Amino acid sequence: MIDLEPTERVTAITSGNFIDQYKSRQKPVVIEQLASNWQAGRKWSLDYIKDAAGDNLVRLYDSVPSTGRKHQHAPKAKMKLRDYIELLENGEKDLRLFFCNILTFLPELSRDFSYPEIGLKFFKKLPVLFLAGKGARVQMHFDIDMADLLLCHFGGQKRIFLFPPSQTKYMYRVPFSFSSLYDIDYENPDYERFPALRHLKGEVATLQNNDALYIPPGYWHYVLYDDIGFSMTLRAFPRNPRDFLAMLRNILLTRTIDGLMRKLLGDSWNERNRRKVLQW
Ligand SMILES: O=C(O)CCC(=O)C(=O)O
Repeated sequence: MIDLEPTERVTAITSGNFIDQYKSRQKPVVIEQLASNWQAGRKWSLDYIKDAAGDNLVRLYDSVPSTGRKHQHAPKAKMKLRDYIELLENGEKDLRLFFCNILTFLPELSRDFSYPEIGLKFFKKLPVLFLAGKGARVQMHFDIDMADLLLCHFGGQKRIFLFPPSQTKYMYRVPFSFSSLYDIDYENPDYERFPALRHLKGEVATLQNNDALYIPPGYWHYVLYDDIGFSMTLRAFPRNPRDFLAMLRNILLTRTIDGLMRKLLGDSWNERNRRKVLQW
């Protein structure tokens, strides 16, 4: 098994403590019940979301890498949110709502939360929602914008494996992407095929309804849905030059090159990148 310590947990935190203990040390932390003072904490459930925004069309994704000339984050389906929630209630676990901007696609939910005073300067135009079924998994990745993330969770239990950027060398990162190799099973790693995984050291954060998790910039995360649940991630864009430049490089250079090369070369580009990862 991969070496995972439980993530630190606090029941309340001042902005001074958050900045000193976690933000400046780039340390994840679970803030228990952070959302319980919001309307969202009292109201948000699958039934509430169905009633409030069930007719809205949403794009759905799975974790299988895109093939051919498709963009690396191409959606796999589009349907009404109500129909998708019904699929989840009937056991769907591959299709996920991923990075859905609440202000654009689910504005009905935008009145139900506020931005917590924990010392982060949140970007208020991009609160995003994630929703998936029991048994769903989100591929190991880090967020391209190098933001400080606050993932506020609702519904059933979810676990998140977390690894700092210093562990990238053991991650089998696919070149020109922000994910590790799709074949890796982080719950039951195959050390013969992927020997570098033996060196990984990380944390696991377990979230219950209304808990929030702070994820520092560039942290790798792999998400396990133990139950149907949804999370809203709030983000603060980087202000230090190193992360700011990394954000620009990821968005303007790496992602653009990958998009162009996929269009030009299709699967031979994808295969080339896969071969490169396996040369560890
Ligand atoms: O919880 C999820 O489904 C994914 C969350 C995530 O990857 C993120 O907030 O960056």
